[in-house]
Amino acid sequence: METLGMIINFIAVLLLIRPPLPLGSKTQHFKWEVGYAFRSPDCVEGLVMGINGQFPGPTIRAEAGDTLHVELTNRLHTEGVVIHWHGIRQFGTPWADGTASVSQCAINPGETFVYRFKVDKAGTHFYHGHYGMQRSAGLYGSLIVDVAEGEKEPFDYDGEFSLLLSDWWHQSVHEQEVGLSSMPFRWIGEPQSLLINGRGQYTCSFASSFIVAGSNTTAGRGRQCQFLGHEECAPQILPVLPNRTYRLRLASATSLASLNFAVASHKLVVVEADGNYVQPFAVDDLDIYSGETYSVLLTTDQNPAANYFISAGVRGRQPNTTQALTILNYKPNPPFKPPPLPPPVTPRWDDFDRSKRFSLKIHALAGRSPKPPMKSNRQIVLLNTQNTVNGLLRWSINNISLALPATPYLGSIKFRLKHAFDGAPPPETFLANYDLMRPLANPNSTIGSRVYRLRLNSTVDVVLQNANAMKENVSEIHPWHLHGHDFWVLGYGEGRFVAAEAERHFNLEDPPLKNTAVVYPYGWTAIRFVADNPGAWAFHCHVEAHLHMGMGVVFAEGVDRVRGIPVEAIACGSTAKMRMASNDERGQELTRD
Ligand SMILES: *[C@@H]1O[C@H](CO)[C@@H](O)[C@H](O)[C@H]1NC(C)=O
Ligand SMILES: *[C@@H]1O[C@H](CO)[C@@H](O)[C@H](O)[C@H]1NC(C)=O
Ligand SMILES: *[C@@H]1O[C@H](CO)[C@@H](O)[C@H](O)[C@H]1NC(C)=O
Ligand SMILES: *[C@@H]1O[C@H](CO)[C@@H](O)[C@H](O)[C@H]1NC(C)=O
Ligand SMILES: *[C@@H]1O[C@H](CO)[C@@H](O)[C@H](O)[C@H]1NC(C)=O
Ligand SMILES: *[C@@H]1O[C@H](CO)[C@@H](O)[C@H](O)[C@H]1NC(C)=O
Ligand SMILES: *[C@@H]1O[C@H](CO)[C@@H](O)[C@H](O)[C@H]1NC(C)=O
Ligand SMILES: [Cu+2]
Repeated sequence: METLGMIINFIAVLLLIRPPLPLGSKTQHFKWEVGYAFRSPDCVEGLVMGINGQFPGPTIRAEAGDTLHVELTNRLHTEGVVIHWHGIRQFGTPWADGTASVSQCAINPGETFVYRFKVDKAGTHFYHGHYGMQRSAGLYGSLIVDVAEGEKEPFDYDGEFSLLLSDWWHQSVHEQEVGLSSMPFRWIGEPQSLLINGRGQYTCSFASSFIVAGSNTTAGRGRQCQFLGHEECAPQILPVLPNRTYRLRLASATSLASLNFAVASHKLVVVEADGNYVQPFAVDDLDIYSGETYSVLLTTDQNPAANYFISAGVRGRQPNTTQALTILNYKPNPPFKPPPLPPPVTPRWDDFDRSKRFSLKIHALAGRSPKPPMKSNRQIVLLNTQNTVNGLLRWSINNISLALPATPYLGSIKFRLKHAFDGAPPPETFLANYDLMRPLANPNSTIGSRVYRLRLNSTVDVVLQNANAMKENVSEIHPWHLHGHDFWVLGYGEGRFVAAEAERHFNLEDPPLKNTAVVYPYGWTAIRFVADNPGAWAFHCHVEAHLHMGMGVVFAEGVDRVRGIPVEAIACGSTAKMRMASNDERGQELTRD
């Protein structure tokens, strides 16, 4: 008895003297191997890039404040790899951003790189390859960050589902890459299938007819699918109970497609965008661009005797891909019981006014989002044009088409290496007399690797200015994604951005904080961010083929203050050579850090 009492006392003392642990301070360890695998994502067999044999990669579930420690081994044999943690700002760990040539060297076959970083904020995120076009090869997965213990979301729900949306080609990613940089140019075309959590149907339709998004036409390619549920390409069913509220976490990892998401007969209440809370608003469907994430609340208030179709269809480009479909399965109905109602009809692909109305509904949730500074220190206007460079079709920003250097910017800027990239400042804007509405008179532009150097902690406005592409009367949608920061979306407009006029209409009251924003055809989009994260950061169109064709820029701020860059992050190009000189002062700093 006495011993027991002593033990109890001892434990009590232990509990008393244990320093309070900061909430959510745990470290989660993962060992991942990236490799190719045979899979049938849309019922047609092909190669996918998977993680530990899984496609899509494993879902990471963390709490705000957690540290993720991912040991990533490249088992691809003939190509390098990196993984970008989309939506995570990487404060203090810019080398863990996973952007080849910007934040790190590609990880060589057989090598292991450790991504160790903190997920500081709750939200719906994802991760994906950021080297060549590896996202198109299927290298992606969900990354969900819950609020820290003791914190509360500003809304309630009874259950949740995470839906990672993507598009899929039967042509290999290597063929796609070579086609884009060939003469004559070979465009990748529209995707063969859309996938929900890596599952789609190409050879059969899950509905009674094939529906090409944005039209009522049926593209009779085959038969109606019969699924038992265990098939690789069987849709993942969402089982729900009547009279409950569910949170659907949507993330778009598409290479090309802009999507419209809907659930037949059910309203969706938008509550989160790109990991930031928004003022809740109800819609019948929502547009989601590549690189964006949303949370929507769905209440199961419909006739519980039926199942309902969930659909995602192509918008923004003339579609030639059938809708992705799955089922909202009211229990106890059987999961594959055919819904009596047809799938939702995806809105017309070119009804851009409808898309803009949706974008304008998104406002920050008061009290849960920082407000933007009222003024900016600098304004950079980025005009996108479609060009030719030495006869190859490219995209350019202010007449420069981004070609990534062999040496990652983070290392070459930190160690002030000359010749690792073009050190001249890129243009702050474009020619005043440039006609946005017509194809270029002279489509030639140049390849470049310049960097926008931002003053640390300065407030920067960036205006994305769209224009006519190479062909007459064509201007495309481009969703732009910023690494290392969230930004406020201050406004959208038509035609040329005229600062004096546009700025009067900027939303400085409750602009949404996002990390991806779309620029509409012939229009502009203005964003604002604080350059408060020392590092080198990509800002680019999230359409995989467009980035590959040069549609991006690089920002850098406070790089001289970055400490502790792991040697293996920059052991390539000129920074590798620098390390080789063993007595080199800079090399020592590199290893000492
Ligand atoms: C599809 O057909 C329905 C009913 O005929 C019509 O109301 C709708 O506008 C059509 N949608 C498209 C995109 O053509
Ligand atoms: C759902 O709630 C409504 C109103 O509270 C009630 O009338 C209905 O019976 C409920 N349905 C089910 C399936 O529980
Ligand atoms: C549209 O898709 C069908 C079926 O995949 C294909 O046969 C056809 O070539 C495609 N059309 C275009 C213009 O890409
Ligand atoms: C554009 O560049 C090509 C070489 O790639 C050259 O032949 C052509 O003359 C240039 N066009 C103009 C208008 O400068
Ligand atoms: C790009 O550069 C070319 C060649 O210097 C020039 O003719 C053209 O006007 C420039 N285009 C833009 C959009 O500034
Ligand atoms: C930038 O801001 C951070 C935090 O707000 C502060 O710690 C840092 O000293 C600032 N740096 C400069 C150069 O202003
Ligand atoms: C482009 O649009 C203009 C104005 O609508 C029209 O006059 C012209 O014919 C169109 N050109 C092409 C190639 O479609
Ligand atoms: Cu684009």
